[in-house]
Amino acid sequence: MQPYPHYPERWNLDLGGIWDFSFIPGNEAPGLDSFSPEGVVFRGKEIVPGVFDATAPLAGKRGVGVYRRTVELPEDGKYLLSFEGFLLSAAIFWDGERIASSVLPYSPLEATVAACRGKHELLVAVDNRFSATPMWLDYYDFYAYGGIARPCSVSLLGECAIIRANVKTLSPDGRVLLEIRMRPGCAGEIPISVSFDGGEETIRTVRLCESAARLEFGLDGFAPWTPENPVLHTVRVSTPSDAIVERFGIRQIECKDGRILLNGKEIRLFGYNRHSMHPDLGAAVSPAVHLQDLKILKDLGCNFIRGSHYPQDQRFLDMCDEMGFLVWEEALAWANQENQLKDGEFCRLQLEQVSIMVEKSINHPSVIIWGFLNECGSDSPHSRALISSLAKQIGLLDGSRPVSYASNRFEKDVSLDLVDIISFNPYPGWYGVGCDEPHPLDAVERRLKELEEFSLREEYAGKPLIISEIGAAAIYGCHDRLASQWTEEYQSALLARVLDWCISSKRISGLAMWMLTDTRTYVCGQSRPRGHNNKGTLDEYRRPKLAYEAVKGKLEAMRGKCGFPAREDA
Ligand code: ADA
Repeated sequence: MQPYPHYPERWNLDLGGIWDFSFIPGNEAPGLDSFSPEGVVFRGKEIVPGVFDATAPLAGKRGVGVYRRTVELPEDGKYLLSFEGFLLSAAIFWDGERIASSVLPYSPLEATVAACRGKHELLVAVDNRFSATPMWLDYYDFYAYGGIARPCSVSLLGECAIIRANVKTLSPDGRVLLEIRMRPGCAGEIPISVSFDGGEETIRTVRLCESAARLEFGLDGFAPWTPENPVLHTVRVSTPSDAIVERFGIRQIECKDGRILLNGKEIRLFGYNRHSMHPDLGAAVSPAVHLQDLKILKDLGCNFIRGSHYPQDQRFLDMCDEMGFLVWEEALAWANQENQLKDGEFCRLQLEQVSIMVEKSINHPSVIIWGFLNECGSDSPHSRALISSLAKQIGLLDGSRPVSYASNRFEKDVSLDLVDIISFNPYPGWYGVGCDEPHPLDAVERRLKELEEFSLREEYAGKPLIISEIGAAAIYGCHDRLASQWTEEYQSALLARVLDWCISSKRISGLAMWMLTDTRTYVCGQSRPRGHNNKGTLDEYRRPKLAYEAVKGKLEAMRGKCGFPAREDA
């Protein structure tokens, strides 16, 4: 399954499949900075995309995984190697020579090589030790797997190759701005041919400015993209030496007077946080699992997904575009505190990460919110510099979507003014419940009311409010007539009360329940039985808990209202 954009005129080889593999245990492997593939003996096999540590024999092991395969090239030329995402860090070697590296988990990496026709050796070393990158700390509450977790390919680049053609909706009646970016070095005047939905070609001669060109088009008879009717269009941009096909939707998203507007009409967001994970596949989730999760979300009546807590698989976003989901995509981070927020390298990597994420996902109509720094120390003035530069950087690359971060500092947060949407992760009725509290579920309405009131303070009232996480854990199959904590009954009752409040709230624009499925994390005191975060409405194998029917029943009330699809898609 080839995600958009497509480059129809390039020779392209999908590098997925079975690769040679070798694992060097953590205590024997140098860091990737000084790693050399010389002398590595390959006795094993691994699948790409995949992770090597989800199942036997390397389940739970940390160290360096070395992948190797032969790539046969059809002619002498300049080739582009594209990797959609590694865990946790990676170094790429081409015919024994290091050509690229990345310490950004879940982020794509590209490298170009000048190579001759024939067979070459491609070797990728990935390090899944926590020390592999400053971007991942060992206490993130989701399991850090290792591998070439997302697809990769090699393609032949022509003389003046196209990078991307971004399509920005200027107005919902079909005015779009096409921003064409070429590889550095492309200059001068070139003829560009543009065709929408396979229709008539418009040929324009453009002068490239910093290897880029901008063209405006008015598209007649184009339907806007909405969750009810997710109409997608394609644009093919051709130059004398290359072509690209991008897919996009015509839609506008804005925040106004405390509301979120899609194509000028209020939309309310109801759905889940989702980790892209599966017990057998780890973080290298297959298209089949992505689709299964989306079908489950449709069945539940949801229109919203928060892609917690890292950049999403492009194949997943393509499906969201097609199925009409609204997505909050966010950069990797988890509860980072002052020492990281002040650390120059951490900040630099965060900025690099959001830039890559925005550029990569810019044409997905499903992506309506950019997020970053989940639950960071945003009660400290030190958070302001990084939050503000991330928001600015995103604004520079894409001023068309609101930005937010999920805060757990609530009333003490000092950075909420820097983003477009106020998002809170409260856990009333779950965390902080004492033995002396006979009715912990009563905390749900109490806390949500407090947060609503706080968010109505003058400085915040104009910004929409999203409850970006809320929930309770339930061990699959654990039942109790008295509905004690950790049972399916308790979780179900809590989510029902959350939904009752949020659906009838005049203030809350969106709700992302925590979370769609149980997710592997670490054994962490008594709060993560089974080494899982058990707050899924389904368990990790997608078996529904009691809350499933409760949520589905409550969301019935939203059907046909405020941008909610009236129909059920199977
Ligand atoms: C936080 C965090 C989630 C998860 C959750 C929980 O809100 O953002 O990733 O850890 O808490 O289950 O406690």
